[in-house]
Parts: sequence; structure tokens; C-alpha cells
Amino acid sequence: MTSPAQDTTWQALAAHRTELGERHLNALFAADPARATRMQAEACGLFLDYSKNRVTDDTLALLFRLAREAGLAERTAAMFGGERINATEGRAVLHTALRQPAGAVVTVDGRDVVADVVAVRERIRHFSDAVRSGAWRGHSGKPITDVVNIGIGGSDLGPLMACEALKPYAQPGLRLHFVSNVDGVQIDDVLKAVDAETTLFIVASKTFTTQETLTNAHTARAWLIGRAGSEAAVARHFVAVSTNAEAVSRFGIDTANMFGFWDWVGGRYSLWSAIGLPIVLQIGAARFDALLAGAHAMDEHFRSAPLEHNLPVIMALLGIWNIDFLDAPTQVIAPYHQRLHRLPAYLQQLDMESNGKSVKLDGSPVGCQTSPVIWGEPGINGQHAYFQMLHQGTRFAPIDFIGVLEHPAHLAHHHRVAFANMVAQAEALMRGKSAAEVEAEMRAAGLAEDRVRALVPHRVFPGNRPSNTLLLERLDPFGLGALIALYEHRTFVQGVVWGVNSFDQWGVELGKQLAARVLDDLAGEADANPHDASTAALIERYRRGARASGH
Ligand code: G6Q
Repeated sequence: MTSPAQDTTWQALAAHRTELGERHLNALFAADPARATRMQAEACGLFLDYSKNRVTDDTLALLFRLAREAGLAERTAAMFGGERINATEGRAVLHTALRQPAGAVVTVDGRDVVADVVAVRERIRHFSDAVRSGAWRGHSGKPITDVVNIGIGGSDLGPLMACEALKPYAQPGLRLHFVSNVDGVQIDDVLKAVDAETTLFIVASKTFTTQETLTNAHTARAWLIGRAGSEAAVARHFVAVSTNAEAVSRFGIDTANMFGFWDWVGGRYSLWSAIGLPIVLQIGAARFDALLAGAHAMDEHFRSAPLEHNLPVIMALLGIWNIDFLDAPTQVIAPYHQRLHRLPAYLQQLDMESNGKSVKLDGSPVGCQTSPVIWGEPGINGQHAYFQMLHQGTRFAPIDFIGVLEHPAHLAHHHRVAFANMVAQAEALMRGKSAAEVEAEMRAAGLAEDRVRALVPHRVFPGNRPSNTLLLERLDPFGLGALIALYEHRTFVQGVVWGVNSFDQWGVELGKQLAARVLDDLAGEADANPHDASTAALIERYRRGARASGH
């Protein structure tokens, strides 16, 4: 396998980039009044304006050619068709099957997986209806008021992000809590706030071997038994979501209270599976179906729309242009909607765990830059924090501005202010402010000439900083499903062009292995394992601290 950089279209893009040089977006807009209407795309309730990217029609044509030559159509068909495209783990990649409607057929090894998916969906529907209606009772006969999801990474970020986004659809009187951190503080806070008689714990772990999750789950289990006075209470207060029935039952959860999924669902792609149970409990099964329908609509758009009108493809290729040809090391996600405040963290895992790779599928070096650092916060808060760097820093960071059009009538004024800021930031980043403009402004304000001269360099904005603006018609289950699936496929397309496996995550293993050894050494009197001097000293400092505090 050759590196993408050896490809002739890649080289044509590199030459084209040199030719474009620092050509300013202002000049591109001035020369082409139809640019904004041409460089937009729309699907599944999402509208994308990508005209504020440093591209021309020639750039786009080359990028689409790059995707075609990378075999995007074949790789897409292979993913949707259940081929084992996660080659290093020998697995199919079928999160798209999780959102197929009942009756569709997707086969893996001759078995229709959609039938299995629908069967689990039905069990979840019954269970969640029972909890939400109060028919499911705790050990003392009271209905459930609090649900605690114990999971981490893919078993936490998706459900948490979606539950935050979809709060207006929440069942009143049923509170959701999420515990991922093993430091103890998080579970401690939650356990102090809930009642053992009315709390349901979901232990969410694909493997059911994850140290953080099992540590928290054991603490919760002991807490419950301590308060209920009997192990029998576990059956009314603990359910598991996992692919590992044996470990679930070893932990002490009856597999009748387990909701399964399959090895072809990657952790960071799993919110559509039983891992989405907290979402179902919060918004109900019918609305969860709408979330799946939104994602399915985006799947269909991705599979069928021509590349030139294909939202995930366009966003992926613009990302590659920014990362590999304009040398942008990072990508900002800036939602202008408070309920999307966990979206940047969610997308951070989706993108960085999927494409943070240095080798191609055949093990050879990838030879170009891959996943950028994904970061961000709700944009309006970012404006008072990190946007300074975006406007005037030495590095530029492309931004996805994400806005929502529909809003409650009584919040119309707030919405207008937020929307105005979002649009204005994209405009400011693009147009910048020249020295002449800055000087004229300061003179008009009556500043002395020496002050004007001293301040001009500080007050100039270079502009030419690219962004996408993505507008959702409304932040409802359907819209959120479409938005997440858009980013999933964007990540997939980039992985295809780079030639990496977007579906494994070997890079998380080494730390886990070493943590097991360090854990042993923290508990001992001296190190049983060899460590470098820095690590050994840190371990010793911990032991001294533990001795000093008497444990
Ligand atoms: C996601 C990763 C990772 C995983 C967690 C939790 O793609 O594989 O974030 O989701 O490590 O794993 P378990 O669900 O097995 O506990």
C-alpha cells in the first residue's frame, strides 16, 4: 500500500495548494458572488455552509477525485454489507445495522443481524416502559426515581451527550446520573444523592472487564446490599449492558437483566445499541426510535448522495484539506446550543480514537497527518476564553459552528443573541480587520497618533480563518441522530482516504497494562516491577503519602 501522499491526486492537491498560497477568503468571495449558494449542502434536517473554507471549485474537484480514487464507494459498501473491515480485530463494523428499520436484512456469516437487533430493542422497550410507568419496582416496592449509568469511554460519552442534548424530552421525576471516573469522588457524590430503594444501576460495559467500570459497579453493589440488607435486592436494582454474559453473571447480575450487543459494534459507535439504554429510559422507546431514524436517514444520504452533495463526504474532505494541505493541527467544535455541551467531548473520542493512527491497514506508515486534535466547548463561552487564539494566534484552527434554528418562543431573544454571535464569529474569523480599518477606527475615537501606531499591530485581525456552519432545523431525537451519524461518516471517510483502520484502538492498551503493574507496586512495600526513575519516585511518593494518612 502506498502512502496517500504518493498518490498523483494528492500531489496535484499539494501543487494546487502552493498555487493558492495565502489567497484570502475575502478575495474569493469578492471574485465569486455565487460562492455561498454553491458551497452549501443540505440533508436530513441539516444545512451546511462550507463556503468559508479556503477552497475553490478546483480544490473541491481534486478532493472528490481523491475520495473516489481511495475506493470510498467500495469501502462504504463493504462497511454497510458487514465485511470484516476492522481487519486488526477481525470484525465487521455495523453500527449502521443498529438503526435499520425492522424487516431490513444485513447478514454477517449468514446470520441476519437486524433480526437480533430488533429483538433486543423490543426487550429494552418492555423494560424501559416498565421503569418509566412505575411498574418496575425496587426491593421495597417503590418505583424507580433515579438511574445511574456506570460505564466509561464509549459506554458513557454517547449516552451522556445524548441525554444532555435531549433533556426537554425527559420523563419528569426520573433523574439520570452518569459515573465514569474511578477516582471515587463521582460515585460517592451520586450515592449520597440517591435512595437505595428507588435507584436503578446500569452497568454498561461491552467487555465487562473494564477496571474503572467494575470498580465503580462493585462499590454501588456493596452500597445497595448494605442498605437493602440482602443480596436479593440486586435483581431489582442492577441491569447490565454487555456482550459478555459470563462476566455479567460472575459479577452477580442475573443475565435475565442483561441487554446484549455484538462484537461488530465498536464502543464509540455504540449509543445506538443497548448502550443507549439510559437514553431510552430518559426519552422513551418511541423517541429513541426517532433518534435511530435520524441516523438511518443520514446513513441513506451518505450511501446514495453524489459525493458533491454528500454532507459527511464534503466535511471529511474539507478536513483533510485543512489538516494535510493547510497544516491545521486541530479542529474546533463549537456548538451554539447549551444542550450540546458534551458534543465536543463525544466527537473527541469518535475522531481521535478512530483516526489517531500512524500506520495504514497493511502496517506501513501512513505518510501524512491523520486525526487532528479535536477540542471545543459551547461557542458562546469559548468566545470569552479560547477564541482570542482563534482570531490572532500563530496557528489557525478550523471550526465547526453548530447552530439550531428552532427554539422555544419565550427564549426568542436569547436565541437571537446566541445566533448573532455564532454568525458574527464566523464572519470575523474569515474577514479579519486590516491595519487601515483599525487606524481609521482609532482616529475616529480620537486616539493620539503615537497610541494609534503602538496599538495597530495588536488590534489587527488577519482573517482568512476557515469554518463550517452547520444548522440543525431542531434539536430533537431525529436531528441529533442525523448529526451524530454525519460525524461518524465524516470520520469514516477520512479513515478511508488515509488508509487507516478507524475501528480499532490498540493505542489504549499499553497504559492499561502498565497500570496493572503500578497498582501492584502502590500496594506493596517496594516495587516488584522495574520502572524508570521518574515513575519509581512517583510510586514511592504515593506509598509515603498513604502511610502518612494511615492506609
Ligand atoms: C471505544 C473504546 C472505549 C471503550 C471503553 C469502555 O471505542 O473501545 O472507549 O468504550 O474502554 O469499554 P467497555 O464498554 O468494554 O467497558
